[in-house]
Amino acid sequence: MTQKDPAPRFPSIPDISERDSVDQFHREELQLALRNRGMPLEAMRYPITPSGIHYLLTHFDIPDVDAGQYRLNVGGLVSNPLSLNLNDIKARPSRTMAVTMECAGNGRSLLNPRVISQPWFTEGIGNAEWTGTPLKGILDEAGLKNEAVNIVFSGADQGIQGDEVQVYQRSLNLEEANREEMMLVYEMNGQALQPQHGYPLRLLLPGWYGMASVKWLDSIQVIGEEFQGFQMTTSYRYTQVKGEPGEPVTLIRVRALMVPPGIPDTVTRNRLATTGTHLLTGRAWAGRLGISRVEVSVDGGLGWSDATLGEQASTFAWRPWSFEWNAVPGWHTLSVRATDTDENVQPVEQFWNAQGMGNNMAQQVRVLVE
Ligand SMILES: Nc1nc2c(c(=O)[nH]1)N[C@H]1C(S)=C(S)[C@@H](COP(=O)(O)O)O[C@H]1N2
Ligand SMILES: [Mo]
Repeated sequence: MTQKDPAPRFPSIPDISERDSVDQFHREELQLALRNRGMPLEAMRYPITPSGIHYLLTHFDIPDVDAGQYRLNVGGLVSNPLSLNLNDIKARPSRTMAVTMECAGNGRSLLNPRVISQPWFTEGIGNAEWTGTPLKGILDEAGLKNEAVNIVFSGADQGIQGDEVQVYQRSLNLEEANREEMMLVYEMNGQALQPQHGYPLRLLLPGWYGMASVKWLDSIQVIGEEFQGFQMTTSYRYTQVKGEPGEPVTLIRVRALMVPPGIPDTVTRNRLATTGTHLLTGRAWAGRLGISRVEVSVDGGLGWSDATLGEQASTFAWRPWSFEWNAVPGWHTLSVRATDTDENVQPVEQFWNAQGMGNNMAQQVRVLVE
């Protein structure tokens, strides 16, 4: 009698035609994913994310900016309009700060149903060290007039979104713009910004989701009313129905992620780990709030235990955590969730909204222990 092959531990996945529709990703999603890379979660081992592994998101094309000709124009409702070249900006007071950036669409692919847009699972993150000059210094020098209401930041990139030809633009109210952590940055991890990260100069708004940190910053215009640009009024809104105004997407919501333990199966990314003690590690962040607690579940969310918290490099940088897991044979679903200093806890269910923004549901990792 011949012996039957044992069932595979990591079976190959079924053919596309046999799969559930949430698992069928579209050509456009693939195209977006190839342009906009994510940070592999094992890179959370580095307290400061190396530039080449930091996530990336660009709506249109990376524009061609000649740094020699570059000028940042500050105008509108100001008493002293400015036109600064890169050296003028570098000559100003400088500051270096570690800041965790996260794309507002991070978690989108965990939603069911989901909109066709950048299909992040949880890898739209990074924690680089940025060098630049405080935005407030520039605003003070330009001198905002009394009628000032909004500050509009324009990038050098253009494209079409929602059938509207546009420059990438975002705005801030005066209170936010004058916060001391807001910066204009020209270096990432001690080197000039790479073209894809906004060379030669970008805005960096620590605590805000990434869309607010305008790359290839071209101009700062002070206006006397609420800015009505596409990236403010139509995109980046928490809505339940496509087209309704909803609420604006602003600050980063609380999230923890773990470095998946053991070794991965190439296709499914499920894990294989050995029986015994594993030190689970990861990072947690909550925009401008602190992290008060991180909990780990080793049984798919039935029970939660506290992880040990480490020190963060800055108020706006992620916080390390660790947890000792005594792994016993069999399949396990590991999960982690964080609580911020305002008592917001990550949900274990999807945070559904029509644009797929801010879905901070707790991460799950499938692991086979042998
Ligand atoms: N000019 C411009 N700025 C931009 C974008 C863009 O497409 N154009 N994308 C935004 C979005 S959605 C995110 S998440 C961050 C990503 O920054 P990174 O690519 O340096 O990680 O840049 C923001 N700034
Ligand atoms: Mo983003």
